Amino acid sequence: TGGTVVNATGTATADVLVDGENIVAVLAPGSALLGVDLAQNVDAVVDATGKYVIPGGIDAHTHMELPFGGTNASDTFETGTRAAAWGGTTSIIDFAVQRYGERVEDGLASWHAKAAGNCAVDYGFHQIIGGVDEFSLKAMDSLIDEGITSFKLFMAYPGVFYSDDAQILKAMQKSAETGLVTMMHAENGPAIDVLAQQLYETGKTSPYFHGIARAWQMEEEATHRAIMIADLTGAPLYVVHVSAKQAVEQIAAARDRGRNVFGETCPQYLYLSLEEQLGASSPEWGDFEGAKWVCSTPLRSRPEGHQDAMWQALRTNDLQMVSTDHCPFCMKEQKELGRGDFRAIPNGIGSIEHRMDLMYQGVVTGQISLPRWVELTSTTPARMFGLYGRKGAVQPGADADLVIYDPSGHTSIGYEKTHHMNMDHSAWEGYEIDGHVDWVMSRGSVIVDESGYVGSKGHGQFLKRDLSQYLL
Ligand code: DUC
Ligand code: ZN
Ligand code: ZN
Repeated sequence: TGGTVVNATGTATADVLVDGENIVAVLAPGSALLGVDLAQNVDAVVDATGKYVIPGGIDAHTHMELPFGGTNASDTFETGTRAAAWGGTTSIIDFAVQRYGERVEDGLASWHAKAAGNCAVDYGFHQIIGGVDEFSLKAMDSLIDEGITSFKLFMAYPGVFYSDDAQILKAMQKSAETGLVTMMHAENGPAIDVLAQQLYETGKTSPYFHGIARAWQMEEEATHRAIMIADLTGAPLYVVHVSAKQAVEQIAAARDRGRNVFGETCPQYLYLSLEEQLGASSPEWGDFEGAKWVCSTPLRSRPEGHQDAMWQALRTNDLQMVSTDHCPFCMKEQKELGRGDFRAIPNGIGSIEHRMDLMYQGVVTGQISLPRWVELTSTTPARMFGLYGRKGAVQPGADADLVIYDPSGHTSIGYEKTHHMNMDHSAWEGYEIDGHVDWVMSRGSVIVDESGYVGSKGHGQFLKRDLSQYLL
């Protein structure tokens, strides 16, 4: 009661009535319903006066337990979704993996086995197609019935997930035919691998050179190529983890030509930089601490203006969403695999717990508006990936996934203070947020209150997703 309900469309002071797992009404404050005084006739009243009531966050890009870089991403579905809950995220869409040579059905089944019964919040899957061939193309026909309405291809990581242009063309034809959204990791992997090898051979082995090898030209080029093949085939295209301003320009140009092309960025590309993180600690090229921030696409150079360009693109809708690409690794025994050779550092940052806060700080600093915060972190993810109606808005009929966010609260992010991800460090140490996640409800169950996390493993259910609402 009494909170400011924030939806993508605007804000209003309102009471939100929840029955069972659903929102059943959004009402003028203190109003009676069918002559019944609500405050006297409900099981519980939660006072949200002076606070924001928002739809639970949807993180549409996570990698729990991903086998990658010679190890596994360190959050399980249990630990990762619990951290999500702490941070006001009530749905995730993780990437089920089909490895080259594996059946898509088997890859998907193994992902269901990891997640089922373990999640604190609801979860859906995208399907990574690690080997486009006649078998996987055939299997893609059944994905929609499984509630999986998007797949991801990689133009990077030759020998791991990589698809060449012929494979991309075939998969995009399938995308156009079925309505599955093509999600693209757009970096020119074969060229990057040569650059990385050359750097390594000349003794440039520190984490900093991860970012040098993965040059923005390699992101711009791959983004352009993906857009052109999507243009030719008519596939809806969603470019993941955009970090280079030149890649945004490609997406914006395609959208200006009327193409059905979308892009997400991540908090790390808005806040962190190549210089400050990967090269911070040494006057020369950075020490191994920089490994904490090795991810792909990489952190970009601040003097080149990439971070500012990402914020601007979020305002102009050239980018539509913010996901985390949550892919955590510990320093000990994981990132350390790449000591002396940046190519062997497992790629990834853990941010699932902090996305809602970090993006709210963009409201505080005037980068985005309050409704845009909700749109970028919940409403558009729901619409893009076939969850809208159930998720993504505070409206009657929706799942009661609600967050009470306190704009007078404060969150000091740090490993000792506010860390629930299964990692031995925070990539966000020292970030101060002028707001706080006070209370979180998932499908009618309170999972975070003033005492902390009160949810349970297994509460989260698999989300069978509908087709994207952004299909033409
Ligand atoms: N990038 C990462 O940083 N980690 C997982 C996969 C990816 O594309
Ligand atoms: Zn990727
Ligand atoms: Zn990813």
